[in-house]
Amino acid sequence: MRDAAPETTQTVTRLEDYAPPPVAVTHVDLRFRLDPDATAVTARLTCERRGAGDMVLDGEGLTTRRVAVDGAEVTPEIEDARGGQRMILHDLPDAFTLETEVEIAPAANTELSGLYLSNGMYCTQCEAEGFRRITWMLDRPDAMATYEVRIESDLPVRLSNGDEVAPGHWRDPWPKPTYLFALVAGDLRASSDRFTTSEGREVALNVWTRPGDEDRTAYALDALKRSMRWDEEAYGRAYDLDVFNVVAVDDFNMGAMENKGLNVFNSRYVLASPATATDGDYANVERIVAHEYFHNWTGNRITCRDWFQLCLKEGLTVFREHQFMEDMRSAATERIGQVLTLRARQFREDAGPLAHPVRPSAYVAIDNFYTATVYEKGSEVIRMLRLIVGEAGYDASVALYFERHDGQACTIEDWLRCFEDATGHDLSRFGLWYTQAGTPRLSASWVTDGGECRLTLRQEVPATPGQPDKRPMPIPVALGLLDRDGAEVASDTLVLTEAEAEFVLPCPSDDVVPSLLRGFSAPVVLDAPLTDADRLVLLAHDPDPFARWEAGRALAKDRLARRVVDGAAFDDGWLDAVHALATGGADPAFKALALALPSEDDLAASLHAGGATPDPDAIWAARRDAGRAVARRLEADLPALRAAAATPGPYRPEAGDAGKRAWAATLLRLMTMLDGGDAARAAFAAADNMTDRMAAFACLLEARDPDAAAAFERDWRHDRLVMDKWFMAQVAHAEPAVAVDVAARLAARDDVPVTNPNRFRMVVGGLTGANPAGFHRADGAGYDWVADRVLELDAGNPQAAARMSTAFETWRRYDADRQAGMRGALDRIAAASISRDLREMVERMRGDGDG
Ligand code: B3K
Ligand code: ZN
Repeated sequence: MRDAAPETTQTVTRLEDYAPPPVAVTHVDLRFRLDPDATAVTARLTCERRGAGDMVLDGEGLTTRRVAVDGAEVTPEIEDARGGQRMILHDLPDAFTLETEVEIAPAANTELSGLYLSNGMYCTQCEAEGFRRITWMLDRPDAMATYEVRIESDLPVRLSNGDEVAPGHWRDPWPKPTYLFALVAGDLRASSDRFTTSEGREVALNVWTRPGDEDRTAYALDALKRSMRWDEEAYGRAYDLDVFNVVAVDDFNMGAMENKGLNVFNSRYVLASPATATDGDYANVERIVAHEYFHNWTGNRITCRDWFQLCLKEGLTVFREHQFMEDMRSAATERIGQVLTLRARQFREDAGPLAHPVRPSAYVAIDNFYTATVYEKGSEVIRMLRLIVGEAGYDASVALYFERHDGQACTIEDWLRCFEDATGHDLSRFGLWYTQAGTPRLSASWVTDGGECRLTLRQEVPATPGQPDKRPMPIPVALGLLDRDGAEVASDTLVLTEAEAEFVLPCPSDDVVPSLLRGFSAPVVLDAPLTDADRLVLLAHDPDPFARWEAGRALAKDRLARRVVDGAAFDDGWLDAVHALATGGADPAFKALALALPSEDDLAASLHAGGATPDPDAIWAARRDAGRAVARRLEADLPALRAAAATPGPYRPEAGDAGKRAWAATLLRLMTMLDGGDAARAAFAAADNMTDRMAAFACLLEARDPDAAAAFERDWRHDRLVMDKWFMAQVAHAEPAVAVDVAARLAARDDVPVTNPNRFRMVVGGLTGANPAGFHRADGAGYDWVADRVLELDAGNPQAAARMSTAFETWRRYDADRQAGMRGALDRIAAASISRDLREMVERMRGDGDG
């Protein structure tokens, strides 16, 4: 099946055109002489012919000094290709050595792809196609080679992949593709530890930081050791080198990177201390350290044949990360958090012009496909697979995958075949989850009678760009039946394989409430005719915590939607249920999640899906009014509830305490709606950790406290990571009418350089992601301002600009004026001279390739 192949003048890469390279590189020997403006890179590639044809190497922005085959200098044919160049070598022998000498300028590299400088430290980012910006090579994931690297520089710390054989001299015995290459050099400090693997290997662990950051590395080291142990216990996978290095970098395009033996992290996802990091930051450190570590087996030892198979490593690694977090923390609240993220990011993507399958089949710039669909939906697909084949079947299939494919570059077909061979399941239909885009809508209806419940399930997979017609996909539905008193009378996991099917469940009661899609067993939108009374039964009694939370959320969403559409008042039935939940004995983390109202974006998406035109201002006001109504209903209980949520003793990042702080923050927000900020001012002054301080700060911003921002800045202006939060919070919590002005004022400061993705993203993302009513201001000022920022960023950092442009992907949802404003912004970007990354995104958002 074809999917949104961009209709464009740009070169499109297609899955169907895959061909293995005729000449393989089996070993790479690299020498670097580091210099900010003229780094010399000498490469000796050991090459072997595998088929007929020329050798085609990738390069980008390289100044080529010398090319030699078996010592004899040659004049290569070099031509422009896909934003870079390619070098074509003809008439090569069956086995030979190719030497190249090139010069590159790390200091001038603002794209943060290839070799660049960050605060005087050399750093690389090669995924997906950054290696070609370092030297000539087969820059594709199926070209796996061993590496030896020598780094010449006066800098004291010089790191690369593998094990260090002499200072600045590294050898990586494990064959790897170019995208996993890394080099770091600088004046860095190590925080170190040790780990003994289940195979008896002694591994040195180091987290490298700028001087002064050493006291923020303990949690990352702890998370790393727990990840290493977990992968041994849960998947039987042990680490395979004598050293594991992690480096914190301030200028980085994404979260982190799983380079073999040398993970590079955005500082904000590795550094944490109680004074500077929130509970959310700690959880992210744990999650991302684990994710990158798990890639060592799912991604590095077994990698992708081509970039279309990206979900092979990313979907699986996200799933493993989710399993790990569920084991380390509360499985219930972790699962709810995963679903919130999936819906906020992936469902949004799937419902708009950027929808694409988990395994896309065409791209212009592969960096545009590191998406929520590939990652998050890719993980959900594996969760479904596990549910369908069972835990033992999953374990056997994955064991077979490791055994059969270690050291190879693989495809989704290879992955699914392991499941078929290990379990005997026919997964041909299941494979559609990888090739069909769009979030299926699952509708349910039921009748009970004569000791049976007859449940009808129906599915519809919506049309998406380039894919007008869809086939039904196997949807696992975990369910239970509760009687009116909340007792469970049946439970099962069904798989709907056809467009529609009826299932018969034994059912002793003829008045039951179905609890469907427990644990969010499939990434679908469920449409079930449940009444308020049904949902209250589920909220109070469902043994599945996800289903309890979902029932409460449906009640809240329904109230908010009615408020937006016809100004309905908030009814006592709902407020009483919220009161019962807040004052009941549930886990504090669960209460915090249950009282959090659906986001503005979620409401806008639901209203749009239901045929209404969402009004961002009305949505914002409805959430504010709902919050106030809840606060008034809970008023008498708030002080006692907040006192009970206190975490005595020194700050500990563990999940139990974090849940209490999240609940305390929820209560403080409700108090602020009633007291104008008095409780928050006291909490801000008393806070002894960043979680409580940020919670109070957000409340003070919401209460329009005139002094809070200046006070915060006075205390924290020296700390870049804390100041990132300060920038974001001010935009996120600004009154929507002035949010663009707040963002513009902050972006104009000298300490918001366009060259630092973290800081710049805080200000722009604070508006586009965290202040939707501000971004969608009726006069279009938000759209204009963001379009200018995207263009400004694109001049130096196309990957980051392309990502930022997705703020406009929802344009079809809104009223005619807003649509015109958002379309106008996209048109203006498209009319400018922009990168191919950004052009691909803008053309897809405008729908240029559709029809
Ligand atoms: N594999 C990297 C992401 C690379 C993004 C390239 N544009 C991080 C991760 O998924 O673990
Ligand atoms: Zn990953």
